[in-house]
Amino acid sequence: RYRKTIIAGNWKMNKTLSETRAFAEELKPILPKGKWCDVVLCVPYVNIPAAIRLFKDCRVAIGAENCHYEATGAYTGEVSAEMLKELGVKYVIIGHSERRQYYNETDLTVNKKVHAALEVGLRPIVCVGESLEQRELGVTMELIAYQVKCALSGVSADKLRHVVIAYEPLWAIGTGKTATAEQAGEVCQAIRAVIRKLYGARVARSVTIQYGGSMNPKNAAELLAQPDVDGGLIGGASLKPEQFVEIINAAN
Ligand code: 3PY
Repeated sequence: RYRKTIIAGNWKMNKTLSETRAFAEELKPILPKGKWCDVVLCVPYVNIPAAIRLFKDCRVAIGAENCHYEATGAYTGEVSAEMLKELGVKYVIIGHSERRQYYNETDLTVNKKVHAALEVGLRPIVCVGESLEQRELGVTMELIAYQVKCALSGVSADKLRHVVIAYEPLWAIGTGKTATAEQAGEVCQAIRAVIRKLYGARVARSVTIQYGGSMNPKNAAELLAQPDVDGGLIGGASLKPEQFVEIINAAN
């Protein structure tokens, strides 16, 4: 294996501070000790300081679900990559389809945010994915290639080692529908081919590419068995300690 498997939870807008504490209390005793895969929890901004404290002495790294692309300035309500870094955050989700859909995230802002994250030493988890209409039109591979190229524009080969790509087909997000393992594997393989073209084979082999979109304890093992699927970005199942642990076990 040339790259690490990463199992990352995406809590979205779920869990208050007290619910975060309760989750940590339940998860820590049942968290498998094996170290092969990295484990990340991306939580709402306000829960980050508590989550960092609660998971300090275990293998769970904390991530944010978004950041701003500027370092500082007049952007009311926004949070910079450096603010996250100073708290001890290690990862940040960039360009989740919900942000592209509801908050005007574009391929250009995704690229700027990737640079902002890398600049301060955060690992971006860059989300790409096609809609059902795009899949049916037969343009999935072209669209994914375009999104990946836009996101990585200007990123050096050296910095690319810190980037994680998450393939999340929009039709599988929060719908309970999952891509088949073959569909997921095929697109993740195509993403690696795009990176190979841009950066060469050695770099492409080292990049972690996750599948996301209704990954759960039932389908995780099959998805993770695909040679180019190096982990998962997990929505609903990451809110339940025992389900999240089952997925970690499928990757360990
Ligand atoms: C999902 O599993 O629905 C996700 O969007 C994970 O990011």
